[in-house]
Amino acid sequence: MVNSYVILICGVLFPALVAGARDCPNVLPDGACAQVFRNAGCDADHLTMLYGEETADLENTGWNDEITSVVVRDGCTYTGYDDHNFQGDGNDFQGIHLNLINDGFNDLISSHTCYC
Ligand SMILES: [Ca+2]
Repeated sequence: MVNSYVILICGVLFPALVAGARDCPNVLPDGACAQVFRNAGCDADHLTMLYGEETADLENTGWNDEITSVVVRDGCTYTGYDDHNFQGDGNDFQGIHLNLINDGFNDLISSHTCYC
């Protein structure tokens, strides 16, 4: 009986997790250095960063301490800082990061840059 519940729960939850992972774009729009997303698995709304873009303070953008997943164009590096004006701990990201919890950086980024 217990095993039936485990199988049922896994069947319900696991496809949702996989679907979330599939939602991360493999191709970014022209001119985009990176896209950052409010939720894990590139869910919810996103912010597109252009080549060489810098934002010293995310406070007024509605994105302060909100970024949870990131997609960075090949050959580019997205750097997030946990304080404004590129201060505090900084973390470089390349490729796809489905959940910044895994990087110890979820809902922390207050300023960021993206360079190629
Ligand atoms: Ca912060």
